[in-house]
Amino acid sequence: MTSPAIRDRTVLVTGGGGFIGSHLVEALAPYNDVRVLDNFSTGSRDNLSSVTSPQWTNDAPTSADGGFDDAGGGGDAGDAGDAGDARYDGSPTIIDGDITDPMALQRAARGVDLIFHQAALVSVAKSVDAPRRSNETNLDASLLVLDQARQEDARVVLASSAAVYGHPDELPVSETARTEPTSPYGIQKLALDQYARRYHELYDLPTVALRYFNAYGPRQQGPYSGVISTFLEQARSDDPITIEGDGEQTRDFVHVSDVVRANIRAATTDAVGEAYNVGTGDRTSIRDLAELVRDAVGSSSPIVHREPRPGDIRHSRADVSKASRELGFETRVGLESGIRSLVAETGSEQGRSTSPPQEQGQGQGQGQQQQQQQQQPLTARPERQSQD
Ligand code: UD2
Repeated sequence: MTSPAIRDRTVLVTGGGGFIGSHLVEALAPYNDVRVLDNFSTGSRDNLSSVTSPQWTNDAPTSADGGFDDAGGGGDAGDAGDAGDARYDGSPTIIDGDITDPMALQRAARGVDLIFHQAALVSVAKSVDAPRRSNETNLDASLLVLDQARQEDARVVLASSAAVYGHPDELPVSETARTEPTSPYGIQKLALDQYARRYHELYDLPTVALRYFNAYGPRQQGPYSGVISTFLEQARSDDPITIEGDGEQTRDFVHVSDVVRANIRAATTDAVGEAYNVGTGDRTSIRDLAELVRDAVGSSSPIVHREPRPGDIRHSRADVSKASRELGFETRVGLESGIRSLVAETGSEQGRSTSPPQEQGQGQGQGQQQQQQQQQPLTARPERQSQD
């Protein structure tokens, strides 16, 4: 077991009741004084009801990583601490409030060392319907968070998105690629991402923006929750699995435990004032995904096609070299293993489990993709390299 990378800190997770935020809380709460600010509009208190398997997320930084606490107390690769060190009861302090409310934020952030800003209205469709409303939550509130962090002299790790790129000119898409968001949501995330970097430059605030690709895992639910959770639900009920368009579009699916690990790296790196892609460097077509999910469930669902989604991005795949180089971040969970564990974990009750997905010993970025496919053949058809 490795030592926790972040320990004995006062940490605020905005949106801590949500899909990614609650996994982050789970990783941090045994070792830190964790606060959650959430209005529970899409997240839930159930997501925070028990700490399950923190050991696979808040682990020590690699040698490429500067370490968050150089004044002692924080975990370093050589620290003796392990999960047996947990000195906190694993329960975060919950502040039930809206991220757009400056008073609630002020209360939640008082005295914190570190803020993980995960709160957002994640529905791209809703941002199209109500751009100003989503702007308030996704951008105005992010500025409140950045200003509050300045007051507290706290580091901030912010959830950005692959949506900042819009339709990429080439794949894999690197952080220096053209940013041309196609939705208000993407515009808001791009502005957040740029504010984060400028706050570092202008005010010397340690910030890191993480551009998530297609995250998936337990507790991802609801109408805008993502294709994997939708397919899983359809396969479980033996309903038709609905592919939008021809299914040849591709995505870079990254397991939530890897997203959490990227956040931990971002919180401990010296390379602040930057944005990093958080993906695997691999891509999977939606058609292959449908088969993968159906096989994992053992379902007899037919796979059907319906109209393509207007404005859908055709292909998306992260260039992960910057995160690997600067953060020492490599993903550990392959898609097949991630889906199988998701099927097992959510079989009875959404997201409650003590069995994390099987991790690969190696990262599974572009360089390792071929090797990984030889070691762990996918049930679904191999990817078509010509699609890039
Ligand atoms: C993801 C993010 C979004 C934004 C965007 C950036 C999620 C849930 N959304 O949107 O927040 O960051 O990336 O580019 O991660 N599909 C089907 N059938 C279904 C549902 C979806 O075929 O029932 C297709 C859909 O048309 C698309 C793909 O699956 O081609 C992925 O859809 P998604 O909604 O999971 O995520 P995406 O990439 O649109």
